[in-house]
Amino acid sequence: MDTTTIHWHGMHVSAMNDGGPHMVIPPGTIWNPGFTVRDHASTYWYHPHLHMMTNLHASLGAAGVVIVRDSVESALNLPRTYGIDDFPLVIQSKCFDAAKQIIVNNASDSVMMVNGTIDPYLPVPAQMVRFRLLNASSERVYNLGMQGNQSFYQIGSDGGLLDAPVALTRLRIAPGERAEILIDFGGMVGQSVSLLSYANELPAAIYGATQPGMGPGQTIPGYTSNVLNGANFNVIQFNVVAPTASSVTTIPTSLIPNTPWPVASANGFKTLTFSPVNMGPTAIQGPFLINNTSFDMDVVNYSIPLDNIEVWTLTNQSPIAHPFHIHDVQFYITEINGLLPPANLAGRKDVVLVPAMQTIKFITKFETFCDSMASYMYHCHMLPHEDEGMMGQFIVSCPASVGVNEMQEHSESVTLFPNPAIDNVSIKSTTSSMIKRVKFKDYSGRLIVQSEEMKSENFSLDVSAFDAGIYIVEINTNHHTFLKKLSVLK
Ligand SMILES: [Cu+2]
Repeated sequence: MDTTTIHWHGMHVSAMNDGGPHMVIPPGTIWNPGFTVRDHASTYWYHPHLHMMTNLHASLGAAGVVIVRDSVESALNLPRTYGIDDFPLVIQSKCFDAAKQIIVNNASDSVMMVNGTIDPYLPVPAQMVRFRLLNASSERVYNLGMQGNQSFYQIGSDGGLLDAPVALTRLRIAPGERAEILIDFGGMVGQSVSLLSYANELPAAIYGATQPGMGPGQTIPGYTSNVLNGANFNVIQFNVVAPTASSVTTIPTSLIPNTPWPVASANGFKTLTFSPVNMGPTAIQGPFLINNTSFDMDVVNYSIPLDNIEVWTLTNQSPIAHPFHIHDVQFYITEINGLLPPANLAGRKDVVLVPAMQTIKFITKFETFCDSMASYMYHCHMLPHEDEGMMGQFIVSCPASVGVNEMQEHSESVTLFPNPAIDNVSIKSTTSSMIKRVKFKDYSGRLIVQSEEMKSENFSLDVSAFDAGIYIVEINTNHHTFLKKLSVLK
């Protein structure tokens, strides 16, 4: 057993529920996040985020898909019957040892898997079918397209539907990104057609491409050669079967209007520059820095006032593309090298691939949640890069008595006082539920004190021996587990 964390990738939750590197779950313990789902209908995912261990834990499989539905999406004539005409496709390349065990061996990821299956195939009905694509690979970028170059339609990006379906023959998808697509299998009963990655068309300096002048399979100088690099390979085979009774056969002409914040409304600006630690020929291998800084658990890189609308400029001054991801928010890309984004990148996003020597700008709003102590992350979603320090953190700071503290939202029936506390702290159940056990943990989740089992409306503890700082108080009642933050002063 190992300590880990679980992060809700793409979802708008409070920092204490976000599952970043500080919210550790030690072996044998339980983490009980609780939040209201505020996201637009789309495809999200969860994965571990323990500092320096994210690649290991995610590669070993502690991840999954979250599908969010809402009434706006439900009103559209789209396929949405899970497992019938609506399928998640979690795309990963992996490396296995001789005993068929997953090994986390950087750049030796030569086995393709979809939904954990090698050589996958899927019976699909002869009609419009929706696929929720997730690139859950540690490093590899895919350039997806149909065998025979049949068009398909992108309808959604990371955090919601696009304004209208976008006809494509190729879709580039970087680690962490999601895309929802429609494929029309109408009239194809009995046929088989594959979804491929046309990696030989990927521009150089993207993980998964071939580097010009390098040997076959060589994507990045100094990286292990890999048969998938620069090759066109099958991702999944579709075997078309009879249509269902109430099939969707047409594509809607419009979806959900996206209304990005006007750039003129921005009141915060950040410039993040990516660069290698080592200059010269080995620069491409990393580690990489953001603004010449490596991640430090104890350093908050930015404090952003609640409700700030910000333009972030991402400049990649390293020789390899990096998929940039930010927690808490969805953003809109405003510029790619000074140009407007293409239609399929103009929707809600939380990951964007920044190619080598390019600049991308996005706009976002840091709304709903503020917390003066708990932070959110931004980082490269090539997991070895993240683990090696290509990450930073920010807090969204609270103005006086504004914003939603989700801990309080879900803790109405227990109170904890005084807070901050110096010596005695009391916990009281304000409803008929009885307190069964109380645990005090430090900010990293380590258990400090736990009560005996009880059945009581009240509990009190002298915390004067605690170090000054922030503690998480886990209160088990006969119905719920409540989490509260406690500040201890000296
Ligand atoms: Cu990177």
